[in-house]
Amino acid sequence: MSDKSLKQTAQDLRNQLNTWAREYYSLDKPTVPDDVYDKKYQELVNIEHAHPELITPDSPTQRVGGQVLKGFEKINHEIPMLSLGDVFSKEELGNFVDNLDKNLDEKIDYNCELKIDGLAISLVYRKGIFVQGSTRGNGRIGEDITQNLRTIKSVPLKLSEPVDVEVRGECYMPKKSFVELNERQEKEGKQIFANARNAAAGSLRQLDSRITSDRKLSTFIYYLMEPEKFGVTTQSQALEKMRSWGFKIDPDFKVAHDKEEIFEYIDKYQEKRASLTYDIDGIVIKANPFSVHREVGNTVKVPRWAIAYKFPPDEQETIVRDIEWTVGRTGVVTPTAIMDPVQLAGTTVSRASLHNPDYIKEKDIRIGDTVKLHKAGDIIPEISMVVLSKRPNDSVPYPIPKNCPECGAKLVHLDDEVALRCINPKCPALVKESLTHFASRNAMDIRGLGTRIIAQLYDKKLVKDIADIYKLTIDELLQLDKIKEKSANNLLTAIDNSRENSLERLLFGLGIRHVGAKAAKLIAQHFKTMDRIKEASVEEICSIKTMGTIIAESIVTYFDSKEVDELLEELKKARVNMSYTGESEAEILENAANSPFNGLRVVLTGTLDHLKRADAKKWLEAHGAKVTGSVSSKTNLLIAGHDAGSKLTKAENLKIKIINEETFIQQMEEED
Ligand code: 1X8
Repeated sequence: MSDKSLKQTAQDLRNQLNTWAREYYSLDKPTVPDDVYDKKYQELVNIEHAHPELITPDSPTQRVGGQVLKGFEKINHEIPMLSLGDVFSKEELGNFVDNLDKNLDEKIDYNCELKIDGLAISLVYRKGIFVQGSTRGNGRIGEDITQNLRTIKSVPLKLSEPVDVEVRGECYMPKKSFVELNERQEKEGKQIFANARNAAAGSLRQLDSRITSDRKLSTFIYYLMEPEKFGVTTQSQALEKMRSWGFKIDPDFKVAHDKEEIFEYIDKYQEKRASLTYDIDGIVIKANPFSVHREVGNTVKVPRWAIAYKFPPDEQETIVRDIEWTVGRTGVVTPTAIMDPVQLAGTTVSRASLHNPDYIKEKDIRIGDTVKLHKAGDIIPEISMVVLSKRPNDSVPYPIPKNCPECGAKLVHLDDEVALRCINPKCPALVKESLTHFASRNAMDIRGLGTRIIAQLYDKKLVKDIADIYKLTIDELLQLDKIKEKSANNLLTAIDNSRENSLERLLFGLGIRHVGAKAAKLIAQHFKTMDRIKEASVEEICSIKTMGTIIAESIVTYFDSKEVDELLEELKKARVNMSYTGESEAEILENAANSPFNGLRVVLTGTLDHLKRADAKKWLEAHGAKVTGSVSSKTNLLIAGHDAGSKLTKAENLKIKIINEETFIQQMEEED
């Protein structure tokens, strides 16, 4: 191919991929299956790899994160990014509207929008190409975070029209991504974020944009600069215009004709707030015509044509009675506050994770303190602050334990971790957790071998390491409380069956730091036998796609140990399989035939937070389902992510079975 036509091919691929990405991420209307996208994407990667000079800033390949910055450049916001005035009651809001109406000659509409609890951002496009993105900063001077914003899939790299435009909006972390991020951070002994907003802020201000790209951020755009240039005269038109260019717009906006309709909107979303997939902290009410914005203008700090109605926070006061410390599988010792039970957002709460010692010190939480409790991401109970005015006179700072609550060994901080760890490999808590992990569903899947049985086996000294599981006899099992002959036999059969598991289950079950189920599978697939994994170097492991040095080094370190050698010998003696046997064709077919998904016509729609669409599709197909693009009377099942649109409505009308992503994941886990 000549250079000229290669250049054109690359441009065509970029345009096609950007259009598909816009349909998927901003409009929630995917038009092609993921594998079609992936194939074209790979074509573009290949061309750009051979001809780096053909890479352009709007190429979807430029979203993956780039070089590490030393700091952020400052950006001047020529038109300041204002904050909003706020009100806390309908009465105050009514006054704001009445006042504005009084100063105008004509009756106007108000556009009601959700107030997203994220970070304000500004995006600049030249001839439709994304050239600069920044934070709000102090409103006049922000920071250049272009590289980081590029990694966010809902930020279009190229608009559908070659316009010069600046838009503003909010960058946020969906609730589920936030909960998952904190779980990961806690496991890895890293910083915990108090709420999704802080997590989004921490993710956006990363100097290494590869970290941002891992953090699953999203955006809603709500502000168009110089709307008159684009022939729109109202805020609601501006939102539609920005949507047509490819921006992600919160679909829940509504034009209200009077105060009553504004109040109805508030009530509706106060109710829906908990079920939204992202945090909102109120409602923004804006005069809809831009002529009014020009007429009334801004004060120094806030516009006169818009106001925020803030929801009352869902918060309760209670008293901390104790702090409990538990040792996890990786030795991390985690504190939990035990409090007087209170009702909070629909459930009774008496425990909240305090994550790590620094967290306790920072918030200065003490026994006997009255604290304010809320739910982070509307799910996880969390102490927001201590009510100092109610602190008892004789209170003392909480003493962080120096020794493991289970085995008494000295606790340590590894490297720069905030987490406290027990590094005694024989710590009973740690051993019991490791045994439980070994038997768990994604690992060796030994049904019936749960926390309680393991605790008994360990305490009665019947099992001290995982190899001992395979030496258990029926007589030993019958010594345990509440175990009858039938369940003892079932357990022995389950243990016996687990010997045949494919290598990845064993590899994951060993509980090597940083090696999750997915990494274990990739590694097992690549090396095929435990002996080869044992001999693998960091470089060899890193040669596997998506595998990084952290995982590779952790594996090499793990296997470089006499104890591990001995353990593997014991397992071999116990006839535990050490080879990769997964994914043989026969097995896939057998799985498929047994699956409740076998023979179903399934449609996937909406935004999935946890699964990649291509993976979901592959999984369904491997389990015998046919995945189609559109809903018809022949469809048996609709899997709906959030923000699902017309397909969901159609499926509802046709009375087709609908499940959400969580239910689907549960069913996947039950199958696998
Ligand atoms: C802040 C926010 C606005 C909107 C949504 N979320 C926010 N956090 C909106 O207009 N839909 S406007 C705004 C501001 O002007 N500071």
